Amino acid sequence: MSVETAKKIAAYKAVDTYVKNRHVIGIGSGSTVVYAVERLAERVQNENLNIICIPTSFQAKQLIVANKSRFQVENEMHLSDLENHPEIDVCIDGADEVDCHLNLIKGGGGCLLQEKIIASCSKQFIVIADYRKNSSYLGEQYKNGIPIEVIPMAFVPIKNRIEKRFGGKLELRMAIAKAGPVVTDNGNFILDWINFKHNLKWEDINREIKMIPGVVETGLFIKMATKAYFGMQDGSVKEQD
Ligand code: DER
Repeated sequence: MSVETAKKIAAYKAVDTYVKNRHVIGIGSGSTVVYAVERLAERVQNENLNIICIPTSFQAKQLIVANKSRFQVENEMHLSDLENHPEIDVCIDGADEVDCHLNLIKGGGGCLLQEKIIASCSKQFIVIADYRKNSSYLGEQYKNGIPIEVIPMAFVPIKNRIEKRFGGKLELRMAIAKAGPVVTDNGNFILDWINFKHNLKWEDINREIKMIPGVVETGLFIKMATKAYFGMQDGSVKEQD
């Protein structure tokens, strides 16, 4: 079973199980969600559904627009926003890692701020991922660190403060196809917190980090997810809730 197929079966399971006609749906970011939006548009076409999509990033917006056109569901699959739809029925999004308590690390794609806002406005938050994300504890498999979105002018004091208080190392995320650091859709920088201690009290740590002036949001999604679907190597879909 390829990783891509594992992503696809998790995404399809989530869309087929949770999406209903006239739903307002939060659309996450990343590569797994690509399959979810594809399946959404296919269902809208085949079942004559009418749904409203709220993107969590520019990438998610592009995904929605592209699939509306591909499946010719311009009038049935609507692109909207939180101003018009502040209450979301279900949000479907990926994750970088999921622990045994359904806590998540998100933000590998740099979209954590809007993802967390949309997830927090959703009645149900469904995580879709391949088997690589299915961990016992945060940091077990995902080694790229916990993303923290920060106001650019404050990244050094925030880095120093978290390293001093909690240990590990924070690295400014640098762009690949652009000189300099990654700049998020919201105009901020991202610090990736690596080599953090495991099995920490993530709810308390998240709250404390959020209080640091200049921290906009963390990639710690604690007690937010309703359920996770993992595409497994044997072709099955594992559910965790
Ligand atoms: O940036 C994000 O939070 C993404 O959802 C990420 O965590 C999952 O990306 P993937 O589906 O490409 O693995």
